[in-house]
Amino acid sequence: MITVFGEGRGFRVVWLLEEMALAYQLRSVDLLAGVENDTEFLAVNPSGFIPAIQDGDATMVESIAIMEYLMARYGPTPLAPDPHDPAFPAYQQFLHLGEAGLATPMYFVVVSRNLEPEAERRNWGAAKALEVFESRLKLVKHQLGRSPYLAGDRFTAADISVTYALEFAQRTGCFVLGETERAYVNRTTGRDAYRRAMDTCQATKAWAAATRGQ
Ligand SMILES: N[C@@H](CCC(=O)N[C@@H](CS)C(=O)NCC(=O)O)C(=O)O
Repeated sequence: MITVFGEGRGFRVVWLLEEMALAYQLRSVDLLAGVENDTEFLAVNPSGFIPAIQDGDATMVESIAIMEYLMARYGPTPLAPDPHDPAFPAYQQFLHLGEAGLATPMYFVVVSRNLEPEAERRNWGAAKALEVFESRLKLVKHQLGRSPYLAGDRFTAADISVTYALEFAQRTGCFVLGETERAYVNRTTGRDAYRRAMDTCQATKAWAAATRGQ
């Protein structure tokens, strides 16, 4: 049985597991309550960030690496095009851009605006991070002008990666999605596996409900 620790970017992992119809359990981790007393989780990830997974003897962190592991270990799956498929380069690029170019910079915008002392909220680093997010988003928009999904006509794990980042930006109130991205997110989140993942990830579901229409 695969155990996923924590929602947040763990939602990507749960969504992928639902798409692949693999058995798993979610073990919640409450970052806001503080992980310092969660010794069981700290034994899995001593750095204390989420998500992490345990699959038999394998323990991993980093949501994109976890998705790649699961697809390689339990695939083949249409979520990961074959390296010889013409869709592969775009797939690989957007799979990683969803975290490295979108979610990571947006995370620093979000924590700066919400958690830092008032005087430090509009700091240079947060402004630069937003600029990076917006610049990478141009690539997403450009690609969506050519195809319904980021790797072409078919939904892949790259769409899980980027959809998570776009919903994160939108729900935190740090970015308003344009029409192209909204239509894309409606498309990707209309999937049954997404709905099942939402039912598993109750904290994410509650957050989505509270911020809907934002
Ligand atoms: N690149 C990592 C980012 C992980 C990450 O920053 N997770 C956030 C929540 S979604 C977290 O645990 N933040 C608290 C911390 O970094 O201490 C991934 O994709 O898994």
